[in-house]
Order: sequence, then C-alpha cells, then structure tokens
Amino acid sequence: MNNTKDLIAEILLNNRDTYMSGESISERLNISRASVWKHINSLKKEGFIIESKNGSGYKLLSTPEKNFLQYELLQKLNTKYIGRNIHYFETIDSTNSQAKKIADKSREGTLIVSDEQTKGRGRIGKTWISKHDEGLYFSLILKPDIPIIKANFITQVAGASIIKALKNLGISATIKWPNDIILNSKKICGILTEMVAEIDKISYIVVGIGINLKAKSFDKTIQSIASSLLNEGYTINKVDLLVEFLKEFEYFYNEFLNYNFKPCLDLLRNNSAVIGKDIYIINKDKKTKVHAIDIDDNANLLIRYENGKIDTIYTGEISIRGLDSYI
Ligand code: BT5
Repeated sequence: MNNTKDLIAEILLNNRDTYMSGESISERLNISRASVWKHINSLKKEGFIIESKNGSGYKLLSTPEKNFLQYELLQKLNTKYIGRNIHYFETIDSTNSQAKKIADKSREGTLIVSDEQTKGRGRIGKTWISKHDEGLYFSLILKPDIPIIKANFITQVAGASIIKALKNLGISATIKWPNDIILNSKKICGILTEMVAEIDKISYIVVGIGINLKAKSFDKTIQSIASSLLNEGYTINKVDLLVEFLKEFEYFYNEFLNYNFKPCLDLLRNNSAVIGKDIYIINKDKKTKVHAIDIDDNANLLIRYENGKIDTIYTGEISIRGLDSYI
C-alpha cells in the first residue's frame, strides 16, 4: 500500500464537500504538485471518481466498491475525532503493527481497519486468528496527555466501550478482566493495548480490537474457548458495530481524560465475568486459586488468596481461567 496515496485519499475523503487545491495537498504532505497529480491518477485508476477543476483543485465524488466500508463508516459516524481519520485495508499483517508504523505522523483518533489480518497479534507473542471477513479487526491511535501509570486504563476504556456498543445492539456480554469479552462463556473479542513512551511521556498508545462476527467454526486450537456473534445467534452489521464502538469509546475516553473514571468503572463492575468468583491466576506455569473481589479504582483486579491475604493484580503477563469453564 502506498502511504502518500492513502494520505491523499484520506484528505479528499475528509473534505468531500470542497475542492482541495493541489497546492494545499502538496504543502500538507510536503510533496511536489507533480507527485500529488501522479497519486490522484493512480487513485482514479483504482476506481475513485475525482473531479479535477482548473483553478479549484480536486474533489472526491465517489469511492470504489472495495472502499465501501470506509465510505459507509464516514456516512454513519457521529464522533468528533475518534475514527474520523480512516485507513482501510482489505488485508494487512496486523492493524496494530500498521498503526505503530504511522502513529508518529497521525492525529489522535486515527482508525486502522482491515477485513483480514495475516499476522493478527494477541498479548506477549500470541496469535489472534483473523480470517477474511469473519470479524472486525481494527486499531485506534491515541495520544493522551496522562501519566504513564494510567495507560493500563485504556484497555478498560476499550472493554467498557465494547460492552456498551454490544448492549446498544441488544447483546449482553461480560468482560473477563483484563482484556477478553465473553458471550455465553466463550471469548468473542480480545483487546491488545500497546504503548510507546519516553521516560516520562507517552508518545502514543495503540489499542487494537478483534471481534468475531461471522465465524461459524474455529481452528482446533481455540474451538473450545472461542465463539462469534453469529454462532451465538446475532447477525450484526460490521459498520454498525464499529460506529457504536467509536461513539462509546469517544465518550468513555473523554471522561477518562477528564479524570472521571466512574462511568467506565461502573460499567466494568456491573458487567464483569470474574467479580465474586473463584478463579485461577496463571502466571507462566504457576496456577494460583484466588477469589476475585472487585475491580479497584485504577481498574486493577482486587483478589483474596486462600490464606486470606488481599492483593491487587495489575495487567501484564497474567491470565485468568475459571474453575469450571473457560472463564
Ligand atoms: C487478545 O490477546 O485477546 C488480544 C487480541 C487483539 C486482536 C486485535 S485485532 C486488531 C488488532 N491487531 C492485532 O494484531 N491485534 C489486535 P490474548 O489475551 O493474548 O489472547 C490471545 C489468545 O486468544 C490466543 O492465544 C488464543 O488462545 C485466543 N484466540 C486467538 N484468536 C482468537 C479468536 N479469533 N477468537 C477467540 N479467541 C482467539
């Protein structure tokens, strides 16, 4: 994928009502006007219909069929800045990896979405199976001005937003702290948050989400733990789910940036798959049975060991498995 060409498409998509002069595009991207012209021509070859008017510039009239998701999303989106900049791919290695490649020069809220991932990633080197058109795979680039210690909370903001988005579409899912979304005791969605920071300042955070939408069967490795919305009886339009998510994310994220953690925490506590249950904490090969007491005010997990000692579990290399089922 040619980055400059994508950026030009993005400028045109974001300014659909006006003519964008070749000069303004070339200045914005720091490229020559001849290069703008060359990329506009290759966009036209791909099926973008772009009107060129002498003295005015370029105006996007329509996008090709394969960019339908991007087009439909822009029509339905009602956020101010989350998801307003869209990079859409039919296939890509990983939307999180792509987000990290472009994060430095992208604005906050930039969305990377793909129909398929060939190297979808889970946490600590695990794989996220992301078959063509079976799920919704996307990442958001965030640049919050918050202390590094608060970055963990972003996974919870994403989790709360998924739960709320699904609720808006009539689906009651729960969150298995810290990053799994569960429906009927099966994992339907995972969240991967990655951060690049200087010693005392966050450069950017990428939050990536994979939701199983239409998969009917799963690879052997995950068939006992995974399900999809379709398998659980819900036919959900990909763009509608994304629109709901982005709307809810903008709300919870803005509250978080204003240090109002309550809306997110309330939702996490009221829709938790683990609070009040006996669980195992799996740390490398070590399995410890504990009781999950609550999500604390920093969105960490408060637990009680069998000897009565109370402790806080932070996110990281820890997984939690239930006693009598997957969760
Ligand atoms: C996660 O990791 O659950 C985070 C998944 C994040 C995926 C998104 S998709 C968009 C963005 N781009 C990326 O490259 N990633 C993000 P973790 O908690 O480590 O769980 C990984 C484990 O979930 C695997 O080891 C499998 O057991 C299981 N798994 C893999 N694919 C799955 C699927 N499609 N559905 C359910 N479970 C799956």
